Amino acid sequence: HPEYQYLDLIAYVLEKGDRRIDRTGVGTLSVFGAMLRFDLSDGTFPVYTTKRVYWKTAVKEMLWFLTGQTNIQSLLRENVRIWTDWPLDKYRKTTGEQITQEDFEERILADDDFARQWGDLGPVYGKQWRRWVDANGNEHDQLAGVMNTLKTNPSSRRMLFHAWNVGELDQMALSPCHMTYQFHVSGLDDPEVKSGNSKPRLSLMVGQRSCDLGLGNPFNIAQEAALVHMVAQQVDMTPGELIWVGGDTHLYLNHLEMAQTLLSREPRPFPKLRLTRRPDSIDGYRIEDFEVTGYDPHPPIEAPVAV
Ligand code: DHF
Ligand code: TMP
Repeated sequence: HPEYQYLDLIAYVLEKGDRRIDRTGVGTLSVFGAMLRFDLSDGTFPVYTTKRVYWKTAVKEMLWFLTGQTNIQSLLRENVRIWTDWPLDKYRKTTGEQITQEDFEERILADDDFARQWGDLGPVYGKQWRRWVDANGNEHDQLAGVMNTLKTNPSSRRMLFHAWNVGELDQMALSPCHMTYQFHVSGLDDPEVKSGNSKPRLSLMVGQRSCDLGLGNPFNIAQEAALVHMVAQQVDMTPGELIWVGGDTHLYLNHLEMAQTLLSREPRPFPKLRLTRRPDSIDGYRIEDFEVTGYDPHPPIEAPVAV
């Protein structure tokens, strides 16, 4: 089962990981350099099964990246609360007010001025993907560029977008974790593909500099797979592989019990994803378009996120 790649990586980090103090102060066990590969053919959707993964939340986060937005207000409107901790932390430290998460989210939703001032994460993923500003002040829609090259020159080795905008790192609430998204098309010269009997295969390799194996990785894998399914549908290809490459790949010390529980469980078959509608462009997807069948995970495991 492909999920053993994830479980084996967790076991490896537990056994060989370097114990270290990290930025958050929680501490981690960490290895440097890891790879996971998932076959996405026939609608396979690699949502881990050894705990329940809230794949809708993960896909909604991806859809939010695609819109180019960077304010948590639009996430909260979709009932996605995974990014609240960072603006909340900043608000508490700046104002000294011990507001609860619920009250903070309430205000972000109700008060646009408050949301503008306190809800923005800075020029994070969506901004860089859709509106990267160069030295001359020109904006670049990197995603549109990739979509265009996939349609006009799919054998290109230059189909990627990148979030690590060095000049704007200091304005971001958190430096990009998943950074390079490189696409690749195979099968272009197959006779079956040339005659139109089968479609070329679209693969994606994501480079991630820092990975929280317990919380972040299950989300990242699911949402990146969802992106391949969407892009493939748009350019009339079939999903190939998702290849995930991690730099500092770690388990937080307060996730070790979760890690043991995951290792004690047996993976179940991955679900299937079907896109029920073909929007006019990559900008047109909504969460209702994602139909997932056959997801029968083990129970959820709650774990604290290191801020
Ligand atoms: N910081 C750290 N330390 N780890 C992260 O994974 C992380 N991820 C970020 C921002 N900063 C981060 C953005 N993505 C959760 C999942 C993804 C995510 C942030 C948080 C999370 O808390 N997941 C829980 C709850 C899910 C829910 O409430 O819907 C989970 O059990 O999966
Ligand atoms: P860092 O910026 O000090 O590396 O901390 C970022 C933490 O967030 C780190 O534990 C990796 C984790 N992370 C993910 O694993 N996936 C994500 O998508 C995001 C945004 C963060």
